Amino acid sequence: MEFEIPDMSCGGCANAITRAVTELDPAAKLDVDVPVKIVTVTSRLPPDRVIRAIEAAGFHPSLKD
Ligand SMILES: [Cu+2]
Repeated sequence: MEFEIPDMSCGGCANAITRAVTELDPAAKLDVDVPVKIVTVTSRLPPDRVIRAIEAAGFHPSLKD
């Protein structure tokens, strides 16, 4: 699943987002592209849980389809 996160602006943001998701699912894989503000997540978690975890870290993701 792919998320657009407009307020992700640097490597610190990328790390915070990765940490938030892997806390919930240690097996999750994230591919973070900061310049285009896209995060691709491979996880058994449903998208709404991933969104809530990223929101709790202070960002505003939206699911891309
Ligand atoms: Cu940042």
